[in-house]
Amino acid sequence: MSILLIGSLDDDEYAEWKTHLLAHLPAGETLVLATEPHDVDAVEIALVANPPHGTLARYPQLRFVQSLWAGVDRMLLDPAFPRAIPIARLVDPALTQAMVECALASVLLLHRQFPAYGRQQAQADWRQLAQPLAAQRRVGVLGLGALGGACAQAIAAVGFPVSGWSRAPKAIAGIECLSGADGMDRLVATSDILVNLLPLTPDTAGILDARLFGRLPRGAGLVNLARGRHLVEADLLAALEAGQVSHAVLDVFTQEPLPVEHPFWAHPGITVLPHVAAYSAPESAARIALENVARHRAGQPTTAMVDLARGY
Ligand code: NDP
Ligand code: OXD
Repeated sequence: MSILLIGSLDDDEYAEWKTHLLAHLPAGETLVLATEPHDVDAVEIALVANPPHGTLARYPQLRFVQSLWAGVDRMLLDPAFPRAIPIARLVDPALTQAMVECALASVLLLHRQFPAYGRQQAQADWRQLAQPLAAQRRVGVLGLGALGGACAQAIAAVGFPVSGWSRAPKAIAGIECLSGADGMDRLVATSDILVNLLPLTPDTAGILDARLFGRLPRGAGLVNLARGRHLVEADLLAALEAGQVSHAVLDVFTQEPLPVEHPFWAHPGITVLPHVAAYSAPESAARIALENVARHRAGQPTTAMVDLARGY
C-alpha cells in the first residue's frame, strides 16, 4: 500500500517535495507521485498540496489525507471530495514563524506610516507625521488559531495592546480574547490595525466588508493574510476612497495570480504581496506531515484534524 503525493505543483515543486519526503519516509512505506504511473488501488494515504478538484475521488482505498498546506478551504470546495476520510491540516512551527514575521512587518509598516511616507517621497514632500508609540494603537487579530494566536502574541510583545477573536472563548496571556458577535463588535470598534487570520468557511467568507469597515476607527489599517474571499474587494476600494481605511496590506486575493488589470496593483492605498506571507517549506513540512502519517498508521491520535462541520 502506498502514500501518494498530489497537488497543484509544477515539476520542480514535485521533485523538491519528493526529496524531502523520501528523507523522512518511515521504513516499509512507498511514496508515489500523482505525475508518475502508479496503482490507484494501492493508495491509502494522500499528502496533498491543493489537489485539483476531482482527483482524490479516484483513489478507492484512500483512508487518510494529510494537507501540506495550512488552509484546506480549496480542497473542501471539491464536490467530489470523499468527505468521510479524515483530513489533517499542516501546523508547522516554521510556517508559523514566517507568518509571525509577515504579520509583524505589516503591522509595523502601517503603524510607522511607511505607505504615507512613500506617497510623500513621490512628491519630494519632506514632512514629519505624528509618531504615536505602539502602546497607543490597538491591533485586532481575527482568528486565534495556530497562526493568529502566535501573531497576536508577537504583536503584543512589541508593545501594542492586542485583541483577538475566535469561535470558542479563549485565554491567552497578554491578549484581550473575544468571541461571538459582541466580541466581534468590540474588536472591530477598537482596532486601529486589523489583521485577518481566519480560515475561509461559509461563516467567514466576505467578513471584511463595508459593514465591518464602517465600524472600524476612522483611518484604520487592514492586513489580510488569510484568504482573498474573506474580503469584498469593491467594499475595500470604497472604504479607501472614503478615508475610512487608510491602507491595506493584502497577501491573498479572490483570483490568484492577481490579474494584471486589477485595480489593486496600482492603488496607492494597497500593498500587494503575491501570497507569500507563509508558504509551506518542504524541509520542515515533510517531516511533520509524515510524523502524522506514522501516527495514523500506528492507530494513534493524529494532530491538527479538520472538523468538516466547522469547515476548518
Ligand atoms: P486554525 O484552524 O488553527 O485557526 C483558526 C482560528 O479562526 C481559530 O482561532 C478559530 O476559532 C477561528 N475561527 C474560525 N471560524 C471562526 C468564526 N466563524 N468566528 C470566529 N472565529 C473563527 O488556522 P491557522 O491559524 O492554522 O490558519 C488560519 C488561516 O491562515 C488558514 O486557514 C489559511 O487560510 C491562512 N493561511 C495563509 C497563508 C498565507 O501565506 N497567506 C499561509 C497559511 C495559512 P477557534 O479557536 O474557536 O476554533
Ligand atoms: C496555506 C497557504 O494555507 O500557503 O498553507 O496559504
